[in-house]
Amino acid sequence: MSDAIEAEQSFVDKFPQEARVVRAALLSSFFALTLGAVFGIVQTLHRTDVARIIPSTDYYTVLTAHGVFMVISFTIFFLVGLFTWAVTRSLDRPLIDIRITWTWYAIMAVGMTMTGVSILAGFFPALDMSADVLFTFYAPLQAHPMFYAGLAVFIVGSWIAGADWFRTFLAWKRDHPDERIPLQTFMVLTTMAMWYIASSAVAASVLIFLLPWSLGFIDQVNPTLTRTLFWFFGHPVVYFWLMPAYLLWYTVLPKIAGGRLFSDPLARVVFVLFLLLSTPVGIHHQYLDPGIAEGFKFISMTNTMFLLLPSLLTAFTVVASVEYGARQRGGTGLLGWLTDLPWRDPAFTGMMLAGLMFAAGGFSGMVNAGMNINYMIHNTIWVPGHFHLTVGTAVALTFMAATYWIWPQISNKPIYSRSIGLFQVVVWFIGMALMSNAMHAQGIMGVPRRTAEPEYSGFEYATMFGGFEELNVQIAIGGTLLFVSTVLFIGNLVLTMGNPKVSGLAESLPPALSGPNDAPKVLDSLRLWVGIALTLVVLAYALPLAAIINRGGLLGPGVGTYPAWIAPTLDALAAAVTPLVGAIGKVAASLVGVIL
Ligand code: HAS
Ligand code: CU
Repeated sequence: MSDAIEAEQSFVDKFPQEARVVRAALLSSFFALTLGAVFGIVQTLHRTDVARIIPSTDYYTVLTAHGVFMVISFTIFFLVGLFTWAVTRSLDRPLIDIRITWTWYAIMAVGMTMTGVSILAGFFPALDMSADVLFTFYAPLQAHPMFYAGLAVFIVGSWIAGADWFRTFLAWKRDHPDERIPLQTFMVLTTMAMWYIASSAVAASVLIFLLPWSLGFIDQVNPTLTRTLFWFFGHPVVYFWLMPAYLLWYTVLPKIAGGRLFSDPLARVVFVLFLLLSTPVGIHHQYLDPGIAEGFKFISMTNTMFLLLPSLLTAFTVVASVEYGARQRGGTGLLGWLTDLPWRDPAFTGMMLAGLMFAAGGFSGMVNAGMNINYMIHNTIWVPGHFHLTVGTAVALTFMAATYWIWPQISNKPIYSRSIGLFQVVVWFIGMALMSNAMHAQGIMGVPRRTAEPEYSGFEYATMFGGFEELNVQIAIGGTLLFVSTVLFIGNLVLTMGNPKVSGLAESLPPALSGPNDAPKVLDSLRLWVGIALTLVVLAYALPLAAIINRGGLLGPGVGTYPAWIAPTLDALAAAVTPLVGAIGKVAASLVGVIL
């Protein structure tokens, strides 16, 4: 009997302290989503010339707010909440010290508030503060120092969060020396290892260059260098958003489908591949940048093509797990099993639609990644089309859908209306299908991204399947549906919070069909994978960064690239080493002569 009661305990019953942090993180995330959605609708109606409530000069303030609130605050606050839940749940123990957990949450919240305030201040000229630098914030665009300082604080908070989960894991490891790392914890640790590597570059860029430049301590920076350091981080950050969604697809979606994960070892391989390959590809955002040799771009392209592998493996494993679930529920036939899935469940349908859209988003990613085709779509609205399918749907819709499943367990409150939830995820899908498809089509016509005025005077866009105007209407309707969907999501959640607490909302996750013990032990060797990941980063970036600094100076052209004493020291070193190298060469040549 006591066992039965034990089994019915939900996450919040078992770990009330952790559940509180998870709720705080998720609510911060949804607050950012709300702000981001408001700026999103303003922007979509402005660009398409349907309704203009701001002057075009404020467009970049709106765009920066939309981008930063959506892809930095909404995504990252959600994932720190999710990871806190996943680590605690899968290790089945509380975090090591809840005060540390609240500390990193507070640091992140303070950092994001600083950044957010500096952006929003841009609407008030009297404040003399602005940060219209977009979410890509590299030079030559310059923001108020508070923008960069806030970002640095936010990133430091995320690092402490990672340390919190690693320490909890190490404590668990001491008690379970021979056990395999539970899958969800493994996913969190590999994601965070990747995050430490990736975010180190942007932290360096902010602290060494952008912040001192914005404070006036240095006069200029090397723009190519800050761009390259940004993209060193800017590509892996997309997997920082995606990997939590994958965590949900691998561990939660099969359960909701009524089945089990097909293969735990394959899931581990996927996360290891992301750790290894996410970073040495960032230059694929810079194919059109001058100042980076074509060869480095080519290497980045081939690395990117390898990076498709983990997602293709995911498509296989997740669909196989869902199909297994459908067959468990009595599904038959080649595709007939699709009808035996719980399509009325908003968590299930939302995640499936997110996955379906990711297949399209992944495809447009492959197009982006091809160096020659990239020249056609770079800086066009095709690129926002691509990332609204990936981060804007694969990730955002998965997070919203998962909330319908997780929220009751971290609050003991049932969702206010699951039917509204179902309607909401479908509206998101339809809205995004319209908006994203039209963005891709306009991109091929050459319509630029990042502008309030995409029409040039005296220039007509070629008519494709639909004309420019017709596609604009699709974008405006799509964008409006997305806004409506967000309002429904937030409204449903607020009403859920007003629900009385009940019991019986606990959910458990079934073990995988092929469990962790089927995976070779080396897969759990995080040190090895981090070592290889770092080596690949050095191989991919050492030479391009050295070339960029050599050409444009550490602090831009005309400013010494390094302290004056380094040059004579290097000369002296070279003078000492040259005869030595010559002598070694001679010895080697005579040795070869003797051997041959
Ligand atoms: Fe990307 C630009 C290449 C994935 C986000 N990307 C961006 C930007 C963002 C972004 C934000 O190579 C713009 C940055 C800016 O402001 O300039 N991207 C790729 C490639 C992939 C990729 C090769 N991107 C993502 C993800 C993102 C994201 C994920 C966010 C989360 N991207 C690029 C390139 C650029 C770029 C260039 C620069 C463009 C330029 O010129 O500016 C790959 O990782 C994609 C692999 C994915 C697949 C799909 C597998 C399918 C699956 C579906 C499973 C189905 C299920 C459901 C579960 C191969 C996993 C089944 C349902 C049934 C009903 C059966
Ligand atoms: Cu990328």
